[in-house]
Amino acid sequence: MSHNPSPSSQRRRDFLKLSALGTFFSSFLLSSKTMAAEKPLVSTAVSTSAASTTATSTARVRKPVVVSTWEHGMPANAAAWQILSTGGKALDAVEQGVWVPEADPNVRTVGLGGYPDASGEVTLDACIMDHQMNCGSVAYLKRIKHPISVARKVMEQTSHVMLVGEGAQQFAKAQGFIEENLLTEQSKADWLQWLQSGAAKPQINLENHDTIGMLALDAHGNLAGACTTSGAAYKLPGRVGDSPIIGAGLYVDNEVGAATATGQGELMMKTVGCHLVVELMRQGLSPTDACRKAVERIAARLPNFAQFQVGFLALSKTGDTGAFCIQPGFNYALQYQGISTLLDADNLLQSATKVSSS
Ligand code: SD4
Repeated sequence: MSHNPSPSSQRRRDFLKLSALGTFFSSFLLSSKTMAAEKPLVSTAVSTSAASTTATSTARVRKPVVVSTWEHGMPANAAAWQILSTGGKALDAVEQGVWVPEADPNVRTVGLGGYPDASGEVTLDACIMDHQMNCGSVAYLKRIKHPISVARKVMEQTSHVMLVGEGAQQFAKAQGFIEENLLTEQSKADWLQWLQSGAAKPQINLENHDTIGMLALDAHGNLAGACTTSGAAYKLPGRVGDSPIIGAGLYVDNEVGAATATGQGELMMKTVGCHLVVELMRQGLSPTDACRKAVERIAARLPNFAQFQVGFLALSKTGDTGAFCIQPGFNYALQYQGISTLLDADNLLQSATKVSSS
């Protein structure tokens, strides 16, 4: 059984045209199913400031809506929109949305073609969460192109939340996922060059910070989120970041909202950043203000924060969205009413906001 998505390259072309274990595991098995509806997509890519779409009225609910990190969120949102626009579930939308960058070898920090660890091995982290607090996660998974779908299987087929390493590998194989080489020629060449250069340092916002986190609110008013990455480029073998950690790289509370993160995972892990963003929204903050406060918390507690990038992205129960980051350069993709928009997040280093000690 294969878990490859319907051709992502075709989806990407469509988007651009228009805008653009066998028995051991059986005792843990529960049950489930996934679906997708296909529909022609109408989408327009524009780049604008985040300020224009944040802080909308809480009196109305914007749904369905999907939002995701970075520019590769545009084609990912387009795939998610095909599900959301036909009344599909947010959970299906986020899974199938993030399949696009997972399968795209040109997205160098997610799935196939991702930057390897220091030993040349591509290791993947991913998690998914639905509107009923169900969640699933995998970490340090190798040779499986769609870790997000393995995470969903953990959520739906087992009584656990997280599987790592060899256990995750055996589980994926038992579920029918096919192992393949994820280290493309380009990723291998870049890794060899990195080895030769010794202390080559990945650039902020480029090679080490392109995780995709996606959040969706469906027509039924339910939230879901997914986060998937190859993690920090040339990381120490065995390193796991925030992306598969529920509360750090992703959190969903259907009463309040959802948040996801990208950037240096250790900072989100130390502050349980995405849970913090959702709790701040629960206290009444807008998505943008909640993301800003979470970045300020990092800045107030972690003295070397300015050396790193962290970007939070949030979606409220009312369909409002917002983001905030440490460094300039973090953008995110929003799709609502079939219109696809690429937005620049405001950042702490260029903001007049004082870092509070809260
Ligand atoms: C991590 N948050 O593993 C991820 C990094 C990232 O592409 O954004 N990578 O720390």
